[in-house]
Parts: sequence; C-alpha cells; structure tokens
Amino acid sequence: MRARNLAVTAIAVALAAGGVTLPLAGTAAAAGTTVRKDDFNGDGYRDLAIGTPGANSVTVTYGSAAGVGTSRATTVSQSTAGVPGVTEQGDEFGESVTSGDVNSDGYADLVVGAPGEKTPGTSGGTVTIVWGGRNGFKKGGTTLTAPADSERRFGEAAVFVDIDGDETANLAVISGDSWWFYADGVPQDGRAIGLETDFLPEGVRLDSMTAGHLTSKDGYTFVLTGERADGGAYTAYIKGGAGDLGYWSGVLAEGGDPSASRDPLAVGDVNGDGYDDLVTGNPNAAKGGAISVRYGADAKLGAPVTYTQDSAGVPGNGEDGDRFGWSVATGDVTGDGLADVAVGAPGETSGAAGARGAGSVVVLKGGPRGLRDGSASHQDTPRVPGVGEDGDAFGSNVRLKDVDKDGKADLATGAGGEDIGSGADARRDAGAVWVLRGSSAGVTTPRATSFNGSDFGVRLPAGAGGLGKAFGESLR
Ligand SMILES: [Ca+2]
Ligand SMILES: [Ca+2]
Ligand SMILES: [Ca+2]
Ligand SMILES: [Ca+2]
Repeated sequence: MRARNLAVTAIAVALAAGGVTLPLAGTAAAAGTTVRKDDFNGDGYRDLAIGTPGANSVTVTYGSAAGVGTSRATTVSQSTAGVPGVTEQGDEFGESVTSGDVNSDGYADLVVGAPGEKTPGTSGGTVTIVWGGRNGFKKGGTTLTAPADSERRFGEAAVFVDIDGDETANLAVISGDSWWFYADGVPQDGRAIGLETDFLPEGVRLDSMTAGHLTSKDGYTFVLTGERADGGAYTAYIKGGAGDLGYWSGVLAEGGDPSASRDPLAVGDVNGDGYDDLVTGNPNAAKGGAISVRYGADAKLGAPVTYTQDSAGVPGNGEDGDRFGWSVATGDVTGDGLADVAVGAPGETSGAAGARGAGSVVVLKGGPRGLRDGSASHQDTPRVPGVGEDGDAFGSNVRLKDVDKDGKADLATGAGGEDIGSGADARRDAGAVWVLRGSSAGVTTPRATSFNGSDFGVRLPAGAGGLGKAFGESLR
C-alpha cells in the first residue's frame, strides 16, 4: 500500500536523485502572473465566493479596486450550463466552498461540496469543480462522486494544496468518517485515494478541514474537526508527505476540552514567526464561547492559548448564548504582515435596542506575543448597513481576504438569520453578507456594504433558510 502514495511523487524523487533542481513554487507562472487561489476571472483581484446551500448555489462576487458588490457577480449551480448534475432540494450544493487552479489554465476554479446530494450506488455527497475563466464560469465543470466505501456526506469540506511536496497541488476531501485525496492533475471521478493508516475513530462525523504550514515551513499539516460517535468534539491533525498518509497524525483535543472544536477553524501566521498558527472556535466553551490559538513550530504545535470575551484585549463580556467562536477566520487586516483573527459571536446581544442574538464580529490583531487590541462590529455600528434585530445572527460566518488589493484583508461576514424583503416577497432567515474594509488601524466602516441573495437572483425555498442553509453559510 505504501507504494501507492509514493507513486504520486515518483517523478519528483527521480528528478531530485538525478541532481535536477526542482522548480520552486510559483516559478511555473513566473513568465506571466502568479495565479491566486481565488481569482476566478484572472484580473488580479481576489474574488469572494458566497455559498447558499439552502438554494443549492454559490455566488461569486468579483474583487476590484472598489471592492466587491452586486454589479459584478456570477451565481453558479447545477443548473449552470456545463455543470454536471441536477439541482434537487437537500443537495446542499455550496455547503462547502474552496478553490485553486485545478486545471492549471491560469484561472482559479471553484470547488463546491454538495454533501447532501444522493447518487445511486454511493453513500452520498459530491464535489463539483467549476472552471474559472476571464468571463466568469462559462466552461462548465466536473463532478466527483463519493467513493463506494465512504461513510456519507462526501464533500463536507475540501482543500486544494500540495500534499506530497512535489509542487503540484492535490484535492483532499472529507466525508463522514473518512479523508480522501486525488493524484496530481485534474481529479478523476472514482479515483479517490484513502488513508493508508486510518487513525479516525469509528463513528466520527467530520465537519471541517483546513491545511497550513503548521509544523513545517514547506509541508502541509491538515486539521480536521467534527463530532465523535458519543457526541463529543473531535479535533485532530494529519501531516502530509510522500507516503503513509495518516501515520503522522494525532488528536489535538476532544470531548469536553474547551480547546476542542467541532467545526470552526482557520490557519494563519498570527505571531509572524513564519509558521502558520491554528485558530479554532468553540462556541460552547466557557461562558459565552472561546477561541484557541496553537502556535506552529518545527514538527509540533504549541499548547492551546484560549481567549474569551473576558480576556484582556477582547471587547465585550462573555454571556450565556453569545456563541463567541461560532466562526473564525484569519487574514492580514492591518497590512503589517501578521495574520489577524475574526471571530463571529452570532448569539451576542448588540445595538442600542439590545436585540437578542443580533450577533457581532470581533477582530483581534495578531502580534508577536499573541492576539490583542480587538474591536467589535455589528449592524448597529455607525455606517454599517442594516439594523440588528432579534436572531439576525450577524457573524454566523466570517472570512478575511483582500478584495480591493490594497494590501489589507477585508472582513466578509454572514448573518444567517437576517430576514429580507417585505410583503409577499418576505423571506425569513434568508441571510445576508456584509463586507467591511481593512485598514492599518483595523476593520473600518466607511464604504461598508451589504447584499443578500435577492441581489443575485438567489431565492431560497420557503423554510430553507437559517443557520447552515442561508446566503453566506459558506464564504471563500
Ligand atoms: Ca478576480
Ligand atoms: Ca483553472
Ligand atoms: Ca506563527
Ligand atoms: Ca483591502
């Protein structure tokens, strides 16, 4: 079995043995421009992808010097020309979204999980790769179905990174209790490769995955979160490499450990030492929720450092039901080279009217000695569009990325409980997304913008919204 994974890197090893210098990352594109992982139309601006699993679609808003908005966007679904499959209620197309230039044509491609999709002969779930291009998504796509021996919900999460160090990225996908990857090149349906050492416990239900340079400045470490069969949280890691995938693995935290996560996680270099750091959220920990930071280092991850709303430098107070840590994201908001951390607290009471569960987002600045100098934003923050109402759940999802290319990551946040429209067109819990610009001082409110599914023709069936389904459930 060992030979199987080694075959993936056989060419790289042969080249190295022959004394040929392997190309460094990025040199393949040196003649042109480096392809960003999320620049779908190739104009040099990162784009924001917004998943709406309740409506089985993903809306991509294209970045520009003016940021993202409603005028330049494409909504992709299984009804889009050239995209395989048929849109059916419950597919959850858009439950997970990641990206990368999978077919190496210079345009980032959209990788969309539909873990609820039913395919005869499989346990369910698909991943669809929709090809990017200069004019958006006009080249169709390809769909990967669940491996025959997978345990339901294939496509809960996916990442596209170089697993084995051969400078070519591979797609990795999780299903209920399994981890899969594909060989170099465009992934071929039916060719998923499983772990050689399956360390995952029986009955675990994986929910989320990320990868970063956590334990090596070159290689990737994957982090998986989910729930054990007994309902306890489960947070584990696997180190990538050329063979024996799964052998270098371990549990970071589980059960009732406050630093264990069931879902929210992100990686970024918070302290600026060159290693990515792991940020996990646990909205049930402590009073009102918590996040934990584990610093990356050579061959190990540090012990968790936990922050709550009662920690120094974190605004607010921890109260029952705040759900601080429901969502987390990393990105350099201030442009100082260190990753900052956004934390959603969708259960927070906010605004002058004290709306319960209106929600808020806290952005904490990275620093050599840890997170500091946090600020909170919500719908009642001056110049932020909207009004916080009971159950809006602002902060139900967060993402930090620089969409206007000024060198400072901008905050995108979903509010999965936001109602939209009025009268016969009213939709409860349809969701909306806000974008607040980054600056050297942190997240700012001038030019803050907001949009929802109706701005893009995305219509949730009645009752199909709310947390986990609404516009903005996934942000990439
Ligand atoms: Ca773009
Ligand atoms: Ca491509
Ligand atoms: Ca670090
Ligand atoms: Ca920016």
